[in-house]
Amino acid sequence: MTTNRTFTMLKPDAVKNGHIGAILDKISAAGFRIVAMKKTQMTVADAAHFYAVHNERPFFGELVDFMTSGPIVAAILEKDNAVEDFRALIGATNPADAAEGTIRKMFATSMGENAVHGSDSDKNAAIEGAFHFSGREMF
Ligand code: FUP
Repeated sequence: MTTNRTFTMLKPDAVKNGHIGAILDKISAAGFRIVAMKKTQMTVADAAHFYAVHNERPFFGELVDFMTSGPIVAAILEKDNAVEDFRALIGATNPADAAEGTIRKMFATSMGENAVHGSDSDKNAAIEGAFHFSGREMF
């Protein structure tokens, strides 16, 4: 099955380290169209809700601290097979395992601070996009 939308966040490390432009260039070059995009900062409640699936995991506290530590860039992206193709473009969760040329290999520093988020399913792409954007912000 092909999909057409995914959701991404350029995480606080990528923003702080000045990588917004370079990462957006790679996303554009890979054929994704920007449906919605903004710079924003998540509250602790936002991050706890967004990552609720991980709330029993040992890294949950650090994940919430990190994701609320500074601004992010949130975006909805469109392309055929968007979810799967974007996961391939960003690479493995741990940058040490990410393939050469992937966004995490190029810009992430660690498993926790891994530069970028990409939805893992169509269902989560829709939920995550709707968490950050109203219908009036999608074009
Ligand atoms: P991914 O789908 O690749 O973003 O990875 P997960 O949904 O499994 O994890 C979400 C975030 O939790 C990761 F981006 C970083 C953090 N994490 C850790 O810090 N340690 C882990 O062992 C797993 C995930």
